[in-house]
Amino acid sequence: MKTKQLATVSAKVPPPGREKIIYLQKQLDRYMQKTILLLSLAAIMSAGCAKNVPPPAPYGPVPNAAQLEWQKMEYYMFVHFGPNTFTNVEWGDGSEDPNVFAPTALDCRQWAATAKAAGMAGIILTAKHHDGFCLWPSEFSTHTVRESMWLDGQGDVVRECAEACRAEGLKFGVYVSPWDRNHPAYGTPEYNEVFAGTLREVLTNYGDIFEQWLDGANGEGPNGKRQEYDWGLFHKTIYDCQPGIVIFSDVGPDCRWIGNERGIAGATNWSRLDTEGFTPGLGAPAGDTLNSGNVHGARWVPGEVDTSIRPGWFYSPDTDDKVKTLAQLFDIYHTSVGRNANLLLNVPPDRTGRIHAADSTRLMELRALLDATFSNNLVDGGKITADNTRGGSYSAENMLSADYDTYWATDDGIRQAGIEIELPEPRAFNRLQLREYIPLGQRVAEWNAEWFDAVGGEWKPLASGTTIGYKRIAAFDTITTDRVRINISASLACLTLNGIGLFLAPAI
Ligand code: FUL
Repeated sequence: MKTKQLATVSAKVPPPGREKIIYLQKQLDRYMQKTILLLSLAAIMSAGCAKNVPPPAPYGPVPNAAQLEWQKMEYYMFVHFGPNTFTNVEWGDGSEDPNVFAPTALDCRQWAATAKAAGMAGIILTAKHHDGFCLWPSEFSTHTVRESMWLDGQGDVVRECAEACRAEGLKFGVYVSPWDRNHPAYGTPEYNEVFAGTLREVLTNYGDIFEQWLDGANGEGPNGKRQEYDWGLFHKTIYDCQPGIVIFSDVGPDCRWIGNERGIAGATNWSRLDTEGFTPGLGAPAGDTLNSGNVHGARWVPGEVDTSIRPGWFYSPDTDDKVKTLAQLFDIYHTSVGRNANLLLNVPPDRTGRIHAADSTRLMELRALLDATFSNNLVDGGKITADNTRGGSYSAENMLSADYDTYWATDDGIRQAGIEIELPEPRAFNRLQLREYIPLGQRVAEWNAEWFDAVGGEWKPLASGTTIGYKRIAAFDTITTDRVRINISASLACLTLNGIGLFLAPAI
């Protein structure tokens, strides 16, 4: 024990004479090496900082926090449920006996579990449709679940659905129709206050609501009169109750109708819209404007595609064998989410109060196909370069990062650029996905892609398009190659892309 201690001490004592000089020389050399190393590290770091150029300035209107979160939801469920479920009509006239509403085994947990398993991010429920029937016991109406014999008038579908969504980790939204074919005050100024109160009830008693769906339909009420809607009052009421909400209508303010109910957003789809002077419903811009947005629109009003899995919005036994096919739904995914829009797919519960097996089976098939296609990005492991990058933290490789806020950007003023992908080996794919970093606005107006045909030794056309936005998916026949290039040929400002993907959709 003692011997060992002495040996340790003596190793630290410098040896005498010439040996001492050599020893000191070595110490000095080591010191110099360390200093040089530190200086080089500092040099590398300061060079890195020099590359840390500021991010691009936002272009035009940009999404607010609620709109950005909403856009990331991509795909969610519309639930049309009410007296029409039981009467084989799409628009009840409000004179229905409340007792027609008689689900035999209502199960909102089954709706939410189905939506979750389908890969959806939320549910929007028709809390009140045009027939005026409220799926909750509203104090502003005498035409509600309370007046029905369902659960002895003690039921509340809005509550059950809100709670089921929360339990499944889904967001919950509501459709509350301003057009009311039952309410006696409809068609008089008093009704605007009634409707504002109705909104307040739904928006304060059921927790967080991510989207308020406002239909522009404006038909006649029970007294034959139409209502002059006070949109300003409705919007103020909604934001007061739910500051983080997104309001849907033909013209927003936060997201817009896509102009058709067939599931098709414009091949060109800007998230900007000019809304000045327009109103929801008859006062809305033309359908093709809603379908494509306005390239220089003054407001950020992204598109939402609403369509039904069945021919009607409400359930009917007549449509049990008319549920859309897997191929139709897959196409709709491409013409909605794949065209810079969110997809609100209606799945109407049946008369038991559950989603019918015909619909849920199809939803699971779609989920499996989407997973099989989009869960394996074939660019992974490849090299990605661009002929212009802004600087150190905006490299082309950023387009492969899983972090949403990591993106490739070009220098200010550079509005055209080429991106090249080199794969480690030839791979087969039939989908190209591009994504713009929309927190800085939407910019790209035209692009095309090519693939390298090694046999012929030439570049060949793969796909082309106009806008990109949050997400753009192009479909084409399967090709096999190890090189792809994307040429962005027109943009309104320098480029900011945060995602690129090549995928292989299996044959259906
Ligand atoms: C339309 C309504 O008239 C339909 O019944 C359905 O609710 C659809 C989503 O919106 O304007």
